Amino acid sequence: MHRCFQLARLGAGSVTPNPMVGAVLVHENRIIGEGWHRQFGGPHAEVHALQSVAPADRHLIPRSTLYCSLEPCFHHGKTPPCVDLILEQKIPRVVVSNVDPNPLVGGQGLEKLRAAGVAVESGVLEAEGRRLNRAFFTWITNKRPFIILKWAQSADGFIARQSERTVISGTLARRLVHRWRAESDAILVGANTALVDNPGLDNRYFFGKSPLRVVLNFKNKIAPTALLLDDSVSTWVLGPQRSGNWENTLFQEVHPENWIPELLEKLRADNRAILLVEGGTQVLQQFLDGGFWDEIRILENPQYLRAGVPAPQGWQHAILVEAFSVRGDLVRVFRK
Ligand code: AOF
Ligand code: ZN
Repeated sequence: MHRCFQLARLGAGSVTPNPMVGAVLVHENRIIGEGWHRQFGGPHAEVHALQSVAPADRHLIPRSTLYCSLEPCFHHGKTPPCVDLILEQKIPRVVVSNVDPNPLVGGQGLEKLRAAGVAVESGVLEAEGRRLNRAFFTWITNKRPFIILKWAQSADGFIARQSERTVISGTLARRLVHRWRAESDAILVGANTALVDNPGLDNRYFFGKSPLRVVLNFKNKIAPTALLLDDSVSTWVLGPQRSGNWENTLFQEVHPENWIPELLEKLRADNRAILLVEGGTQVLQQFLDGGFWDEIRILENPQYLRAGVPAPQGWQHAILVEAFSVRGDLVRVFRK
């Protein structure tokens, strides 16, 4: 099952809002096939695992066990049901971590396998599987994107010098942040950050895609020359419409007093399941104060700024679940 999780993670950033899923086919303690869900809309993990079996091993399939990090699907979605494939291939035993919370599946996949005489075991490393797919579980259960609040701070708790673009993290930590961007579906910054930093908000330092950029512009103060308004990648501007020939930029109307729930709803309607909030402090603080968050990631650099914009407050009750160092930058991950 751990191998399934490893494989599943290879789909990070490419499968959302679908879950990351890995599958491993084992015959007498030998892995004869493995696969993962690679691309949203593409074949599921089970299909890739079966396709990977060498011709010389194919006769072993009806005597093998299929390990799968998520319950095989029961429904006709963008692809046919994996349960039918398992039955066609006469796989006698299936071991699963999580039951699929998707109401279209929701245990029916396991039921159908059992009814057909397949030996089914589920709940293996269940907590770990849930952790891996926490964004998918939030997406399905709470019907909103999974919200990650991220900021970088100095050792004395400042996120920047006042009104000045400030590099806090080291190069490797910045690369990690770009990986987080690649794994997200949307990144948000406030108007101040857009004004002071003129950020590109794209993924330049890691493999994979650049997500949707979202910027607040209620007061319409962002300069026309700002990188966020360069129309180069999909961008939502929350604020008044601006004239021009926009191809990738969409001006979205929200009520400034209720913008977070309205934005979450728009993201949901656009199938965006992971939102990374990158600042600044005012925006992060609004998410914290409203309880609109699932995870906090703080990068702390050993440098002292002595003065500047203080980091957000009121998250200290959050639970530390991970801490590691990236060449001198301390990364801490918190959950509720
Ligand atoms: C599996 N194996 O590898 C994945 C599953 O639109 P579709 O056909 O891609 O179906 C997406 C749904 O299928 C998704 O919401 C989740 O319930 C399940 N994902 N199931 O058996 C997989 N990715
Ligand atoms: Zn499937």
